[in-house]
Formats: sequence, C-alpha cells, structure tokens
Amino acid sequence: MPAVSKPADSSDPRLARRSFLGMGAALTGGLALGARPGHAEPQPPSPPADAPWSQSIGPGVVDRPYGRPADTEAGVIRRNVPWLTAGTESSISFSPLQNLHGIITPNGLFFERYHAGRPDVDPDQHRLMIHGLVERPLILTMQDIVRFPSVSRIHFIECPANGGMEWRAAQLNSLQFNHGMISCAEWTGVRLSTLLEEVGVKKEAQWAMVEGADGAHMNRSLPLNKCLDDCLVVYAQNGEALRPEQGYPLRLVVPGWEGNVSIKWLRRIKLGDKPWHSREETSKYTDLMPDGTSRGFTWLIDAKSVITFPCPEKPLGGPGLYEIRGLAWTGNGKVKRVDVSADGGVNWQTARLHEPVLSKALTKFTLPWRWDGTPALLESRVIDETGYVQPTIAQLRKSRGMNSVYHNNSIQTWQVKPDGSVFDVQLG
Ligand SMILES: Nc1nc2c(c(=O)[nH]1)N[C@H]1C(S)=C(S)[C@@H](COP(=O)(O)O)O[C@H]1N2
Ligand SMILES: [Mo]
Repeated sequence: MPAVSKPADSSDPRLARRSFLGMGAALTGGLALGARPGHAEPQPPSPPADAPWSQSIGPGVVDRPYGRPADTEAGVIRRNVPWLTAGTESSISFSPLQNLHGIITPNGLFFERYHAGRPDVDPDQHRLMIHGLVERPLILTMQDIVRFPSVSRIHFIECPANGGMEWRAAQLNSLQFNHGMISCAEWTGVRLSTLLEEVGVKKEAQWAMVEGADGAHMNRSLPLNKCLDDCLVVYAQNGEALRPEQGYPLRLVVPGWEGNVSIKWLRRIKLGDKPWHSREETSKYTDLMPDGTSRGFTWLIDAKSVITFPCPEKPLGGPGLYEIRGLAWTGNGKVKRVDVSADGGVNWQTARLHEPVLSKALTKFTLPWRWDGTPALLESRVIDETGYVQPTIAQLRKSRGMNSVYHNNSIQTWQVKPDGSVFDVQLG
C-alpha cells in the first residue's frame, strides 16, 4: 500500500512524512504489534514525466458504447477451479474478492453457479406462471411484471458450498477460491408477496415450488412464510437488466438464505401444502453429521467474515502502516460487530464498520495495522445482531464432524510471513 508512506504524486519528502505520521496518530488503540515510530522510508518517487497520454487527444465519447475496465485491469476476472467439476456447464466461478473495494459486486464479476450452463432466454417469450393452491392462476409476461410496484434492495447471494473445500484441511491458498462464491448487488424487481396477493393464496398453501427455465429446470421448495416475508422477483441488478449469468430476464432473490434457492431464469411458482422432493433437496444441500444423520432444511446463511486485504493474492510490501480490510455478512439480519486478531485469536480488536450496514448484505470493515515484519496470524470474527458469533473451524468440526461440504462459515486464518507473503492456514 505505497500510498500511505509515499504519495505517488509528491516529490517532497516532508509531505510524505507528514501524511505518514498523520495516519499513525489515528492509530491510537489500533493493533500494536511491536509498533515502531517509523522505519527506513523508501526514496520519494520522482515527479511524473509528461506521459504519452498527456500529449495527445484520446478517443471521443461512445468510442466504447458499453464501457469496460481499463486494459491494465484485465486480470480482475472470475475464475474457476478446473478439477472441481467434470465440465464448466455444471460448475462454479469465483468472484475476485481480492480486487473489489466495496460492498457491491460489479455485474461482470458476480460469481456464477450453473447446473446446466447459462441459457440464452428470449425475454419476449419468457413467462412466469404462478399456480397451484391459488385463487387466480396467472401467466405473466416480462412487460406485466415490470408494471408492478417495484423495490430496490441490496442483498448478498452466497452459495452454501463457499469454503466447502476447506472442511478437512486448508487446501487452496487463495481468497478468491476459498471465499469467492459470494457476491452482493442492488436488486430491483417486485416483492413476491405482491405477486402472491395478485393470484390470491389459498388457506391450505404452506409451500412454494420455484423453478427455473434452464436445462436443469432447477427447482427448490420454499416455505410460504419466507416467500411472503422478503423474497423478491427481480429483473435488474446494479441498475441494469440482470446479466444472463444471474438469470436474465428474471430471477428470485431469497435474502439471507443459501444461494441455491435464489432460482435464476425463474419461470414457475407453484403453491402447495407440503415441500416438493427434488434431487437437489433430498441429497445435495444437506450436511452429513458424525452420527450418520443429515442436517436438512439448512437454508439460513450463518454469520461469516473474511479479511480481503492482506490475503494470499495481495501480500504485504514490507513493514509499516496498513489497513486491514474485509467483508462480513449474515443471513440473520445486520452485522453488529467485527473483531480482528493478528495473533491467531488470542487478542481481538474491534474493527470499524463502514456505512451502509444493511440487512442481509455485505458489510465492509477496516482496521489500521502497523506491521513490524514479524510473523502474524490474521483473523476476523463477526457477531451479528442476534448475538451469533462466527465459529472457528475447530468449533465447527466439533459440532458437525468432518463429512460436511456446505455451510462452512468458519473464521479464516491468514498467516503472514516475514517476507510479507500470506498463506491460508487452519489452527488446531
Ligand atoms: N435455474 C437455476 N437457478 C439457480 C441455479 C441453477 O443452476 N439454475 N444455481 C443456484 C445456485 S446453486 C446458486 S449458489 C445461485 C448462484 O447465483 P449466481 O450464479 O447469480 O451467483 O443460483 C441458484 N439458482
Ligand atoms: Mo450453490
């Protein structure tokens, strides 16, 4: 983080020093890991030369009618783990959390999860059918849906398999691959309760079967009370139409629950008096317990947090002042507090939460940290508004055993080595 100790645009060493000490003063009460008043400062950079781009006229407006990131940002992309799945059609890609700076995931970097690839849906032919235990079954066009009263809400979507590769041991030395099955967007659409009012829910209805228009016809059962509570049928994501990857032209967003139930390319909602039994539900998203039983109906995303800087992809560049940065979230509502440790969970310091702190959305936290170049074990621990405390991997294994894949919300430990490199480790 060179900007802290040497402003790139300054050739005055006193300026650099002033800003360095100014930041240091704000550190009172910060993690003092053998804090030193200063270290050998690098030479200030020379003033910028008049670069080629300052000596010519650039391309004009609409040179790129739909914008894109700078060419030098070409490495900021979703990635998959090729050995994880047989092909890419029923697979997952991971969001590059190491490159992201806020609580909103840019649309081109939102993680992807497909059971039968990404369909190309024609919005003019797409329909949403609502039937079953309703008074007035309906088949809605996209035009019909957009006419309903709309809401915009910021919510995360996390696949319950996020972190699933790490149940038995630390395996992937990466923030992106261990945590990148979460993204967060502002979703715009219609409350599902608004649509259900329109069709009239029959008294006996208790459950909804929600189904997608992809080749998998992926479907899940949802309790009716969740549908009426805060579920959204959305057509927009961060201000523009949904991306095909996220379910264009229409998807369900089930706030705070495992991503699997947020059905994409939503085409059907059928109300019934009991849950449907699909392959997804009976075999897949359950947790095998040590005694051989299965934990089912585990829709809720329990509170979780992760330090996104430093991380294996973003090591430290030498001793000095840094800002530890991270994200926290909970399916239970709002994040109440995030603590950060630099010694593997012995001592904790409360991090600053950045506004907005929204229900069932990513929350950004930071804490200034002066690194003295000695080994460190960085961890973050979130506490949500219900008082739930994020567990360690040891605590999680104690209660759930070693055979689980889903719902690993344990504390991530990053080991910082003296050369500044960062490694994914697990503490006994
Ligand atoms: N129709 C349909 N909906 C789907 C899926 C799918 O394969 N088909 N995958 C689900 C899973 S397992 C997850 S985690 C989320 C991922 O949403 P995203 O791809 O927008 O990140 O979508 C869910 N909705
Ligand atoms: Mo998922």
